[in-house]
Amino acid sequence: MYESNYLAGNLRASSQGRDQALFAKTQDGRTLSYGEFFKGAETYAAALMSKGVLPGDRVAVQVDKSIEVLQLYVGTIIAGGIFLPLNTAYTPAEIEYFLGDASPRVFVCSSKNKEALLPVAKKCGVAALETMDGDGSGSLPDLAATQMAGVKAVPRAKDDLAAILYTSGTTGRSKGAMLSHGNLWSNAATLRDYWHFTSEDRLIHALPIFHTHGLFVATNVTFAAGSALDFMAKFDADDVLKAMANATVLMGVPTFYVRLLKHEKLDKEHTKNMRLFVSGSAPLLSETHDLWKEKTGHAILERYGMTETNMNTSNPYDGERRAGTVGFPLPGVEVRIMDGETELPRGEIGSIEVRGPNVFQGYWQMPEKTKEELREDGFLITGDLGMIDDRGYVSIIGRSKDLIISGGYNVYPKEIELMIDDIDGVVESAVIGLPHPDFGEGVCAVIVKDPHADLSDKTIMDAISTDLAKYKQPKKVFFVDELPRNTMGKVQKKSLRDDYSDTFIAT
Ligand code: MCA
Ligand code: AMP
Repeated sequence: MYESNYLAGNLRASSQGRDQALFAKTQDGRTLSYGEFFKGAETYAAALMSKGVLPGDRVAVQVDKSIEVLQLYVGTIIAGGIFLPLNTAYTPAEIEYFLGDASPRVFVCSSKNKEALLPVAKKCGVAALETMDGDGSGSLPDLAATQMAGVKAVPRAKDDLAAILYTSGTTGRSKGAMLSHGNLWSNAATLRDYWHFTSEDRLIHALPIFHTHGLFVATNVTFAAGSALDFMAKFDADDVLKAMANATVLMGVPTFYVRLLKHEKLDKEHTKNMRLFVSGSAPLLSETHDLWKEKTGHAILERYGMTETNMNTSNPYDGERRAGTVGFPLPGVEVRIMDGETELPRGEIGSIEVRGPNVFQGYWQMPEKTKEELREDGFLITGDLGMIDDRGYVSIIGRSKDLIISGGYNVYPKEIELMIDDIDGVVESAVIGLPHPDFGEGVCAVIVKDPHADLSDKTIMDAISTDLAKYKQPKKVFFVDELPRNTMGKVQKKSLRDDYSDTFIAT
């Protein structure tokens, strides 16, 4: 029934004939078998089709985490649509950009946000606005409940688009990364094998499902292996620790591990059923890696990915997991270190480029941006700086892109600087990431104001907070007389980061 749809067919294959097997257990004790999951997904596909979704139509979704959202994701794929998940922290002003850019056929939001988002959806010409809430209720679930399961999947090939995920740009404008059926499936199958996932596994799923990590890495790998999920609404150290008694794998951002390490009950006894701890999305400090090993006996497996590529490299399952490195290129993925047009030898630091079946199809309606970052030979310029050591381990040393990663969420300084510079009385600003004990990096704004302007950190925050997602908002604002510049006139962010490096970390 799914065979002609490349991704849906593959996601379903591992559980075919195992419809009674557990797919997910939610925190309120609800269990869902694979058979139930896919039946539900089919009703979502039928509901979307009844709303006019045709192959290639975008289905934009900004809703709280629930199993039904995963059914909507798979339902969109079955219907031949393109799934477009959006961070729940985005404000209506941010949503307007995404809806305007992607022109989805259907937009699904939480019922609490419907009033604020209805005019936005109308303005952007969205044909249908539906609701869906964290408890599985809403107009779309209601519509799905009236549909028959068993819908035949719409034929889609390997190169057809399955998802668009927005990733912010250095110019301040977000870019929609177009991921094909083949991109998503190839990575899921590779990671299943590389990380030894089987139907015996049970993954603690505490990540959000609007980004690559929680949506594709965690979920698609689970489908690919026919494993089960311990599905949590959000990360909570207590809940995650308790779940370890019956689970086998945890995937998390470094903040998960930092917070778990603070939990007095974390020890070898609590983690003895677990076989794998994976970390990614942001650098894991060696100190965190070492402390985890000491307390639990497990070496965290760090891997490296991007929205545009899913996962590129991983520390080995068997073999040494080296702290401070992101391991080896995954099977089928090539990694090279470049200085402009020249490939550098091992041991030298340069720009990381990747190529493989995981690399995206380009940015939605931005051919010039795509050309800047995706070379003709298929290598993607990642914007990360790194090196490959003599044993082949890749390390990320820094970034050539001006990016802050806070608790695993990417924040592009330019977007915030543009907003701050727009405030009356601000001459200029620089937004930087400073070492933060919980989030890895904390967002800070350094501002030059007109000497006569009556500005305080409160007036700055009041001016930007309505339109800017909470995690992007500066946690600290500094006023200075001038920004440090080099001889070319470029703001020296490194010097600012050095000046304020102790802001969040007591010395
Ligand atoms: C919440 N806040 C944050 C963040 N999260 N501020 C900065 N950075 C954040 N990440 C704000 C809250 O609004 C709140 O503000 C205050 O900080 C404290 O919130 P708290 O309750 O402690 O936060 P939380 O709800 O527990 O969330 C922290 C979290 C969460 C669990 C680390 O941010 C998270 O789940 N991060 C994972 C992100 C992720 O999945 N990234 C993958 C991207 P106030 O107190 O003022 O209200 S995919 C990717 O990067 C690539 C492809 C890859 O390689 O994986
Ligand atoms: P995004 O595309 O928004 O998901 O973010 C991708 C970026 O996250 C990469 O380009 C890296 O800068 C960063 N990243 C992901 N995994 C790691 C990791 N293990 N260590 C360091 N940086 C990472």
